[in-house]
Amino acid sequence: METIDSIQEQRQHFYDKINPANLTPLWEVLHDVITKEPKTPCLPYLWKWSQVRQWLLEAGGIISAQEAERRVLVLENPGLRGQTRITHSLYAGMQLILPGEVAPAHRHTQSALRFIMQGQGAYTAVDGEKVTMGVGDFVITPSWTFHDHGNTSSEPMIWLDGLDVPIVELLDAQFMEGAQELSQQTHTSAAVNFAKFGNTMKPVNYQPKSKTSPMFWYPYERTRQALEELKQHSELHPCWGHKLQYTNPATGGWAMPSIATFMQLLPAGFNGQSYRSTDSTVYAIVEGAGRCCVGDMVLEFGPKDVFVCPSWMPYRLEADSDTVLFSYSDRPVQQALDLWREHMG
Ligand code: GTQ
Repeated sequence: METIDSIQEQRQHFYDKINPANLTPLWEVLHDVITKEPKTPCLPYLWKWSQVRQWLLEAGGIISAQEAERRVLVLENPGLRGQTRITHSLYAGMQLILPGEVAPAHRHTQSALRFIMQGQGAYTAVDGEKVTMGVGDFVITPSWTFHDHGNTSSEPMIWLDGLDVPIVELLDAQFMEGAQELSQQTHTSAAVNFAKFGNTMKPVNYQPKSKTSPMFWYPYERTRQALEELKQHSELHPCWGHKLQYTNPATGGWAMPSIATFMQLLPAGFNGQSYRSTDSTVYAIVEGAGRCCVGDMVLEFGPKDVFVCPSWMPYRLEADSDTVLFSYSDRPVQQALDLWREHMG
């Protein structure tokens, strides 16, 4: 009669035999691979603005934007150290440009968003169009467009970069090249871009060039006004308060093909109900203070802090004062693949 030990031995012998031929038995790992629910290595975490800002300015003393190419401190998820990512699928970094500096022009297949945290008057140039950025503005650098950043103001400029680096890496579709010149010649400005696409109108016979929104500058002033109007006259959602998603004005779809972006307002005293969704989400606080209770953690937040909520982990939002939150996630990718789920309560 065969004993359990001898069966195990026989199996192990078999696994060892097929292993050199790059074959492995699924049944030993099936339930680690096909799990009942998302099993993300992503952990909840909050980065305090005062600390990140201080160290970023310190980095400004040891390397120039030009030498670094991009002087950025990566917000690396504690569950994903060494992987240059804030969630399993998305990247986040805090970028500093000091007065007079230039971050040289390059392009890559990764799409990027900028969310401005501090400063006024630095610019980013995207395929020859120049955007001067202010706090709370959301700016898009579409895949494979040349972009350089510069600061002609007298103050340090800091913004949050959100990129789909891990998604592009998963698909092995990375391309990158430098430009001939340090800075691009710019021939038009964000005001022209906004006139074309920023008023629920678009140029007659407009033909999209890509899946990314043709509007690449979403000024905070307009977003804030919209949220204030909703706060005065519209019903509050029990989980997310007043929440808007940024759209591509030519299609009504997401502003970026791989990254969903949102802005929401939680009125003072807001005590949100529990919510979860399959898109791990990065939040950046624009105004206000409160907390996010996620898993068994309480993340106390104030202006310009950044925090992350992992996939499918329930969380609740509370606001002590009127709070405005920018956020981004991989929701468009999940929806394109019919994967996205959410659950309230
Ligand atoms: O500004 O082009 O944070 O290429 C990481 C990679 C910013 C950028 C980052 C980049 C950029």
